[in-house]
Amino acid sequence: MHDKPTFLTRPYLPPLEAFLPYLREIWDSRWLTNAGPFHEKFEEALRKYLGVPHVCLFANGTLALMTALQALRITGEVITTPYTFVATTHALLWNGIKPVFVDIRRDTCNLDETLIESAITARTTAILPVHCYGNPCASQRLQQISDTYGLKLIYDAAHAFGVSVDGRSLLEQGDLAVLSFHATKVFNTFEGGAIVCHDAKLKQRIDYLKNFGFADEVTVVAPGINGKMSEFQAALGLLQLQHVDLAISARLAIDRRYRQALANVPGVQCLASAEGVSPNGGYFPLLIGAAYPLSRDQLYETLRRHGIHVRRYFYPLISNLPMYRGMASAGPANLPVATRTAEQVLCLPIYPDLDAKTVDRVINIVSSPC
Ligand code: T4K
Repeated sequence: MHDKPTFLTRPYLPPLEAFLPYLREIWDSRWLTNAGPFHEKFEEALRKYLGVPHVCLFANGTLALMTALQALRITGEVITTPYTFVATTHALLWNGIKPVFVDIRRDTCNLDETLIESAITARTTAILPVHCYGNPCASQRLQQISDTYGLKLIYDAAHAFGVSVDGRSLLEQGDLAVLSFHATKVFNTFEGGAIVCHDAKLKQRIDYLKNFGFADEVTVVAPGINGKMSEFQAALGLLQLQHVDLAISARLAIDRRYRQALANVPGVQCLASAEGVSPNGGYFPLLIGAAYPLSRDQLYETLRRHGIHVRRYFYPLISNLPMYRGMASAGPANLPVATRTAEQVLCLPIYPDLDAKTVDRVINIVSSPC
């Protein structure tokens, strides 16, 4: 038995001493939130780092998702994936929008682009795909479909910080892309999030919406919400940006170690990155098949007994949750790949300061579990 468990992730933090001058500045200025100086600096630094036209910072990714849907005035039905974190679909319900679930592809765990057209109805207004585990969606095809049917395309890019395809950021795709900077993500500000958009007018609307709809002291232009990022989060974000490249390379080294060691374990499948993709090492999902001596849940329990707290992202499938399962698109017959994947997936620990000894211990348990 091990006294200190190893969790799925351990948030990256810079040395505390490096953050103290930022804190002192906040304390001295007494400017704590509402587009303060750190907010403005971080927004600009992030825009440059990500290589995108506009960034709107948020208190968390869920508020950013909810606001993205408001910003584009999405209504009716939205086509989305059941294989994601609950926030994706909850953001639709909170806006009074009906999610229509479409099955996923086995290789990326993302929306299957070949099934989308048959799910479009007269009430469909948008597609909300997720770059699951940072795996890029079939974006070209998704854009074609959106253009053909006049639909908006909003990416949940919560897992895709720093991911590029052929040198271009994934966040350039679609009408909007939404990021999460939650503690468990590749890049964190404790809690936090952002919307990436392509034009200044839309940025302005999003900025109004995240500040209750205020355009100035006396003008409220929309029923907005409080989605603002605080100065504490923004200052931390500014500092974290200096470390994120190193944090990603440390994650990718662990990714390679797992991938190499587990490549030939019967019944274990590691998801591969497509050619041209520069990944971020955010997650390390395994699919546990019939040839493996244990079921996925038995392996989960075995690892836990060894002090390794892995997670079944994304199980249960969202379409099986009580608030969704009555919907026509939620039936398992409509979602065979997602259903099977949710039953087989297990995400292994991966984070920048996960030591090689622990990685090897995880590898040994997965390779010979009995
Ligand atoms: N869209 C997608 C596709 C998402 O994955 C998410 C969030 C969102 C939207 C929404 O973005 P945010 O509103 O969250 O910004 C976690 C996170 O809370 C959630 O942010 C994340 N996705 C989801 C995939 O995972 P839980 O409930 O599974 O996390 P929890 O608390 O069990 O933590 C996981 C592991 O991390 C633990 O085993 C221990 C470790 N941990 C966690 C925290 C919070 C730490 O070491 N330190 C910490 O501070 O949801």
